[in-house]
Amino acid sequence: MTINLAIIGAGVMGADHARIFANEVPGVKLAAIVDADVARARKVADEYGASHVTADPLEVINSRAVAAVVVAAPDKFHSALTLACIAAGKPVLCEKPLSQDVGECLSVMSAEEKRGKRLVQVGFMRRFDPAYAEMKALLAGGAIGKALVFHCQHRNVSAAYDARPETAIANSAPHEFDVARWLLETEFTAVSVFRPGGAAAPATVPVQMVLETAGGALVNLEVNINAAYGYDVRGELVGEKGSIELRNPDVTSRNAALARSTAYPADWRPRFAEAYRRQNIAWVKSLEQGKPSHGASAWDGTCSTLTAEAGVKALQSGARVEIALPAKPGFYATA
Ligand code: ISE
Repeated sequence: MTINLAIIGAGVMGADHARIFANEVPGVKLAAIVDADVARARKVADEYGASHVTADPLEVINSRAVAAVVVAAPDKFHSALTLACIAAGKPVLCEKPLSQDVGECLSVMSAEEKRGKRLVQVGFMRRFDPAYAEMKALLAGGAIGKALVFHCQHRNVSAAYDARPETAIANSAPHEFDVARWLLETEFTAVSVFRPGGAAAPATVPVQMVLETAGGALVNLEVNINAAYGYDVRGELVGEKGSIELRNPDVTSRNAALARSTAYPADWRPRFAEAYRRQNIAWVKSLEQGKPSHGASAWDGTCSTLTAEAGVKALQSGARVEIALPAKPGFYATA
């Protein structure tokens, strides 16, 4: 069985998904690439063997020649495109965040529930990263006892969209929120946000967040989308008996000019290449089997957007903001 796939968005992530599905995922065929810039869609389609290009996402979402959809358009289009996929009864892998607006996330959840079938997976690919997966397995196996503090650092060379701290919280930090919820198997209850230099600091300085959880562990998160030196994601989980640190997937180190060094990638694609590959394979397998994969659901997407909204409020008010989640619908019980 071959699943015909459409990719909406031919920018950085749309093109990377096209490459992954064309080269690394069995059981799929790229049927269409969609982009407002049709020439850009054509370039990706030609490179990865998709037959059709268009600027109209609804044309492919509603096409009988398309069985499943990847949404890799800008954040502001995610929820509307996901809703259109649900209306058409098509499974959708939507890039994170599901939306930057909690109300939109809630309408995706209710549309999916009304449709009566789990169709949405949110592209929180870190759940498939070998390092985070091992961290979770070690924690579950009791290697460090009870988790106490999860230190996370998220550093980009420069802002991919805009440099504002609000964007760091709404666009970049959701990866950290999702992976921390998944790892610690708990929910956030409150968030405080700090910036070096306080409210008067320039837009480009890092955001430091402290998140409290229902389980008691703290998440201590630096998001620095203007770090200049490289794409660098770090994590250390401190428990009662020890700690577990993430390692970057370096395969070589260089010895030259009196120094030993490893390189940083310019963006997230090399660091998370294996995570994206595993995520996309798992998604296609789940489509073949007709059941949700162990990826993030619309509920998970909603929880991280709600946390981001609280984070933006904490940033702007300078106050600690409590996070109140709605009750988790039974529909997402197996997520
Ligand atoms: C980007 O959209 C991503 O998803 C990357 O993984 C993240 O590191 C980056 O900060 C985001 O802007």
